[in-house]
Amino acid sequence: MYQKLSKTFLGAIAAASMIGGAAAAADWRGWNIHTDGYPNTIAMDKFAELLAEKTDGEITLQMFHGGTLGSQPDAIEQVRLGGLEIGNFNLGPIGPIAPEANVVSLPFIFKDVPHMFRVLEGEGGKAIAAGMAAKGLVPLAWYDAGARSFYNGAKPINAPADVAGMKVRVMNNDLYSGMISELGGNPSPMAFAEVYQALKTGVVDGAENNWPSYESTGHFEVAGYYSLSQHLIIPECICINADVYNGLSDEIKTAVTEAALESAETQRQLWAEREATSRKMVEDGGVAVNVIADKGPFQSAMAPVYETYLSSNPDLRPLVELIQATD
Ligand code: GTR
Repeated sequence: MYQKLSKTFLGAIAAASMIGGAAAAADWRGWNIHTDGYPNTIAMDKFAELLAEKTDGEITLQMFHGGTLGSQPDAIEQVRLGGLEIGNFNLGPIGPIAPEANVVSLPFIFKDVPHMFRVLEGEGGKAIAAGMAAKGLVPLAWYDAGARSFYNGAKPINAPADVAGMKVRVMNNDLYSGMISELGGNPSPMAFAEVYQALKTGVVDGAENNWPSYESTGHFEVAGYYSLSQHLIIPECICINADVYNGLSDEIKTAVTEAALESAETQRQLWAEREATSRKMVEDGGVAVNVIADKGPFQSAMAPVYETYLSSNPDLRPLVELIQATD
């Protein structure tokens, strides 16, 4: 009798916990800084869709776009601490937390975007991912963010001397501040959302970004000289809180990773298209674009930035050399 009852009881608990399990299936929240129609926004929505599909609804992701949940450095902290599960982050503001990831923020370290992806897909990418995971952020897939170039409202930039005395907005990362200082300018670290007003009111003279962000933020309306310095080629990630990721079953981990990789494929295609349309849009809007005939002086001015990085992280010299030696 006792046994019979207890079996029924256990059965009831099992049924209840299955129902409970289904109801408590993970509802994740994701951060993205970009607005509607931006490649990353579309690709993160696709990630959410694929996640639900591939996990049979066990995991759902609600995306919060447009930076509504806070600035990028705050959101990175939130994902590290578990207040948010997912973020589409640029590796720039992750660098100060994970030195391995900061290697991508050394100016001119990548020859071009394909070179960056070759590095990310090899040993370099593994080292960067491990460094991030050790700080609580697991990168699931890499997004393209093109190359960043300088823009301002006063004049084309052709040589470091043209940057001298200019106040230039940078993302929060000492390497970027060092980069501007070495060119003779005054770095001004600032959140992305504040840059438009800062350019408009003259709080800063210039900034730097890729074509799609230059266009989507309207920065081109208030800073109409875009100089193709292409000094930074920074990847972005779909990043997940490490504890959340490590707590998943192998099957779900595979589904999450597959969803991220498919999302990244979409993002890279959309990125290529958007780079071209954004460039055309700003040029049609009257932006003056100049090619920099000799980037050599910009590159050689960066030697102290590399030295600073390597003297704080002597163990990362092989990673820098690995990237430089990658074809
Ligand atoms: C964009 C990038 C954002 C953010 C922004 C910035 O290109 O996609 O994540 O880093 O630049 O300059 O703050």
